[in-house]
Amino acid sequence: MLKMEKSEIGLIGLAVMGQNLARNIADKGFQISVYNRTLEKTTEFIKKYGHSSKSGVEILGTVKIEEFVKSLKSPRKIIIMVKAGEAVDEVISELLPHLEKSDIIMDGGNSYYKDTEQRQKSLESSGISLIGMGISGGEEGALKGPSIMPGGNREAYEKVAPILTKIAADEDTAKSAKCVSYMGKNGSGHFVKMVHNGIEYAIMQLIAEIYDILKNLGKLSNEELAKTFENWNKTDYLKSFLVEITAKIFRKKDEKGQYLIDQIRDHGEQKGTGKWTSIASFDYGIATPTITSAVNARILSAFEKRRQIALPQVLNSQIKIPDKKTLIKLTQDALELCEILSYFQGFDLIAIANKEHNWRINLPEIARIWKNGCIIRSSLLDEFQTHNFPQFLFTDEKQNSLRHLIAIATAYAIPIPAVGNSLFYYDTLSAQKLPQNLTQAQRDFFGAHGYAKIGQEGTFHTDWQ
Ligand code: 2AM
Repeated sequence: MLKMEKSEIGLIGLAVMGQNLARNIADKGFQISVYNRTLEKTTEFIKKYGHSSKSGVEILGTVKIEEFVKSLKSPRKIIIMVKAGEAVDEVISELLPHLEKSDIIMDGGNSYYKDTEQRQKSLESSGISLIGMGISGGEEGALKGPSIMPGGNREAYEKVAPILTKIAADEDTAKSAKCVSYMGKNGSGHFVKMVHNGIEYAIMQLIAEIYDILKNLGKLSNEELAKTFENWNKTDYLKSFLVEITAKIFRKKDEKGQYLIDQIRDHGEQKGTGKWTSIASFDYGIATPTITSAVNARILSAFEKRRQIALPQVLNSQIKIPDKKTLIKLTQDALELCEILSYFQGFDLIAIANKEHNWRINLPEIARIWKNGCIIRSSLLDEFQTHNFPQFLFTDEKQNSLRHLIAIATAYAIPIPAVGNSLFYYDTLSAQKLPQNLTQAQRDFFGAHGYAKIGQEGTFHTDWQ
């Protein structure tokens, strides 16, 4: 490759995600320049992966940011893959003196959508576009094809679309469509990615609770757990990345032949996207109880010392634990329904924020681009492409399984906050009548807040004493 030829695109930030995304871009035949704050990382990266054997592209490693910017074709297209927060602002400030009107920056990290909107505003007068670009798929996705959620200026998106389309995951085996789509205006891309992660928290917690039940009540061995999840990964509605990797996790042994899963501390950690999703749900006045339960479950699991003080538990032994086969069926049905409710809560949150901000997001497009490449890819997303809520999957039999399972788990003190709250959410939304008439009366009693009356106009107040 002649080094004089300018690159189609540039990438800043050579941690693993950045490296893999740069390799993916080069593998697809695009000339790319890279830059990293610490030069050694660039040097090492170029030595190891500078040549794409798939396309023959030689990745251009640059030492200085000016050199990096100068190596790019105009309008310059720059992906930044640095830690969300201050690092993004620092990189943008470093870039700005060297950029020109019409250049395009894509922030591929998990930036908070309001930060993205702030940055877009402050760049407005310069004519430089910032695309908030959610990327999901982990390290492997970045290399082989992630799901990409870009939001911001549409014209700027159209200019980078040919590259993004090539590097995204195939939507289906026919390779006719790709897992990338323009989400909408402003911070919508990062908002959609945030909610994607919230749903990811929910599904991971649901799977964890089902594991707890099967292991501790059903007494399934790791081998049996692996087989169960493997079988589920062949079913119409549980076929998904998270179910697939769960089966593999149960099989994994260390060098001594011991199961790894049993050696891992039960202290859940988090980086914040689940928390942001829950906060957003409160801000927009939408309930996402399965997602919020998952955030709380990670928080509570960290209280390892407190959990050692065993509190007395009264167990209701009148509820019998079913045989393994029955329990597996109950958990399968329950997991299906709770996963549907998790996706629904996420879509509901996106829909309300979309309406409020006039982002013009096309919701079925989100279901489509989540079908492959990303962590929450699942056969269930086919249903969300065509249904707002796939009620037809809530058969009497599956609903009974979910109720029965919750009765069993609670009788034996297995904590199932995500499974339980999913059902409470469904039952609340299905209830003809809720007891908030009493809440309203209480509010009026102590605070004279007033209440509305059935079939009558206006607000009423009573002297309750
Ligand atoms: P580094 O290798 O110099 O640490 C993930 O942390 C990536 O973001 C790394 O490539 C890291 O560069 C980069 N990064 C973190 N903070 C940064 C900053 N303030 N400016 C530029 N790059 C930064």
